[in-house]
Amino acid sequence: MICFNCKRQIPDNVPNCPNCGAPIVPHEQIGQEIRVRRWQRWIFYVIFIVMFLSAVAFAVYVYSQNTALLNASVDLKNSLTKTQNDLTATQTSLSGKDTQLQQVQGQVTQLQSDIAAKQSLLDQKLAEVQSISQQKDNVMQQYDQVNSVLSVVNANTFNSLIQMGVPMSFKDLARIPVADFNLGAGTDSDGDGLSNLAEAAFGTDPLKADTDGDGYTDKQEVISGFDPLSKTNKYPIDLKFAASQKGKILISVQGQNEAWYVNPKDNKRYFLGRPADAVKALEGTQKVSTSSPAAITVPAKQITTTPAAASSVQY
Ligand SMILES: [Ca+2]
Ligand SMILES: [Ca+2]
Repeated sequence: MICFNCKRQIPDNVPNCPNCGAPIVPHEQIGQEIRVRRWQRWIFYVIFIVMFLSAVAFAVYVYSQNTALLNASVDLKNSLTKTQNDLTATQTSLSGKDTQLQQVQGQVTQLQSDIAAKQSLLDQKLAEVQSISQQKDNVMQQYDQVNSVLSVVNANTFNSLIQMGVPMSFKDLARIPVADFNLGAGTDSDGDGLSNLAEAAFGTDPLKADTDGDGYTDKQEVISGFDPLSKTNKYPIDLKFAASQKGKILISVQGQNEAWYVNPKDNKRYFLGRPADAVKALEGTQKVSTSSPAAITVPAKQITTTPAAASSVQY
């Protein structure tokens, strides 16, 4: 029992509180005790309820956390499984890529080897080409030297021919038939078959194929015995005179020292042309057949045949 005055625990059935000496009134003490016990009971209930509710809330909370943790664990496991699968797939892919890379590296190595071999072959061919080019340059240099020497020899030979040749005027040259030989060698500006050099030897216009305008080209006329400078006259061909000159080198003293050779085979005069071509041309006259070329006829040309007319031609 508790003293209602000092609130201390006291033994039951004592008349006064042994602590404070206050008189103990049983019914008040009992009422006090009952209220105290009631409050104690309510406090206990409240504490119990609060503790129970706290325990329930804590259990719910723990269950919720466990569930969330379990779900998170499952998700994490799934995620790990997926990641593991992805990793396996990636490793497989990497393994395939690595195999391809090794194959490509093998091909690259093979290509590098092939390129090196081809480069070596190319270098070898280039060296051969350079060697051949060098040899060609040497040969061309020797050819130029030989040509230079030949030009000098030809010029000297032609000068010798001129020295040995018989000087002759246009008038006497015109008495000897013209052979169709070497007349077109060199530049032929008007395309009539006579080179510009041959035109100078005949006195014709190198820029007019038909100098006298009679319808026949200069070459057609000279090898047929007609005068290319006159529409009416022929050359004063003299076969006896031509025969007397056979085998001789004739030099046109009124021209530019053009040389002619009277071939004994046909007693016609062969044009020797330029100094550089003279020796070659002279050699060519020995191969000419006297039956060729065929004579070119000039049927339409009107010829004045009187000696007076022929002698009036000026060469
Ligand atoms: Ca010409
Ligand atoms: Ca003519």
